Amino acid sequence: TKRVRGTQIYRPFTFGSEAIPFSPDPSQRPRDAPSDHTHRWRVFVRGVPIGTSANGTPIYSDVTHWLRKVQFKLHDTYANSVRMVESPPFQVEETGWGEFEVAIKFYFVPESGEKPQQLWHALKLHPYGVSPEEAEVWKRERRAVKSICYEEVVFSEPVEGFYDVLTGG
Ligand code: SLL
Repeated sequence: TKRVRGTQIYRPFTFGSEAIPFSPDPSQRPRDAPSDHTHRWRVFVRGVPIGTSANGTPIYSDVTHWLRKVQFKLHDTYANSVRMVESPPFQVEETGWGEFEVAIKFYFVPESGEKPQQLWHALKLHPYGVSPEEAEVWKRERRAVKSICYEEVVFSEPVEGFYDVLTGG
């Protein structure tokens, strides 16, 4: 477990949430959603966009070289509020009525020898900084409210085996 001295390796990723209000048509509501829920949402960790596939879906850089699993800690109002996601896509899909802070804990690949790291994401269900009139339009058109952040993880003086994994050696 020798470390590569004087070396920092940076790996970019994105994390965040996307939320859409339920359709006003009751028959279109998710059947499993409690009656006080208003939105469907997803909170996620993924790589950075690196292109687009033939059918138009974005392609993200591969984070599994360094990221082993991700734990999402939801608000206590959720049953089983601690959600461990063991393989990609690293995301939780849920329904709800309120905004809250999600604790996102990163578990790195075992060969890294790195301790888990946690960050926070504020789940957004409502558009921020728009007028009430605009907010109505967002709701009517059921526009997705997205809150996505770019971040980098720094591996400082990584152990040699992990350095090789990260650099494709
Ligand atoms: C608030 N601080 O009071 C926030 C808490 C909690 C959100 C929001 C549903 C949970 C369930 C849900 O949306 N919780 O399934 O009961 O606004």
